[in-house]
Amino acid sequence: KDNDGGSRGAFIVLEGLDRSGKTSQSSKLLSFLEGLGHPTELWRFPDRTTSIGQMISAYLSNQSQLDDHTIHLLYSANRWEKSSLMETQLKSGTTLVVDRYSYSGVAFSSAKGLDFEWCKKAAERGGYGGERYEKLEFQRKVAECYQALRDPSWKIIDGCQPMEEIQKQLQEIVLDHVSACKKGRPLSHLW
Ligand code: 2DT
Repeated sequence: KDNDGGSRGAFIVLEGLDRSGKTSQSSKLLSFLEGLGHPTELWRFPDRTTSIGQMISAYLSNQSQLDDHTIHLLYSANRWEKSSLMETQLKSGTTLVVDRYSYSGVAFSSAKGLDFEWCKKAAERGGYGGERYEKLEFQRKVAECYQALRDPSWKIIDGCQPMEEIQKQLQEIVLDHVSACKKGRPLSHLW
């Protein structure tokens, strides 16, 4: 339900290579924002709890094989299935901290060789471990694709810094954005 006259929540996305610390930083950020009394939820994509998410999870752990275009569209569908809840939450004043979103969708698929523009359009139309993408050479390609996606809404934090330093910088950026949203910054659509 819209909180009439109330302010909307902020949409905060953390993106980066595998093992860059996004998940730890997101949960610290959640505690920080909750501690200040901002209603906040932590989300992540892929959301492996849905049935589409379970197909993605099987693919990521190499239990199933899927065509590159097919898995790309499943990631996209996995975001679409959460999109109306996302909008409801934001409009009701809840800030969402999201561990990966559409930028991962484009960066990872185009790093595999899918056409960059196709990935962008399809995305919206519709110590490395053992998971499929966790290989150094592939991560280099993902990094290049992230660079090509950079836009002015991005704030870059150097993930090689100490954890506490990263969190400090993140908190500053996020608080600015949370207040801008409170003051009525309109909700817009990505791509
Ligand atoms: P986690 O390790 O963060 O759960 O991610 N990925 C993710 C894509 O290729 N496309 C997408 O749209 C999304 C959201 C990045 C698992 C892997 O899924 C990749 C790493």
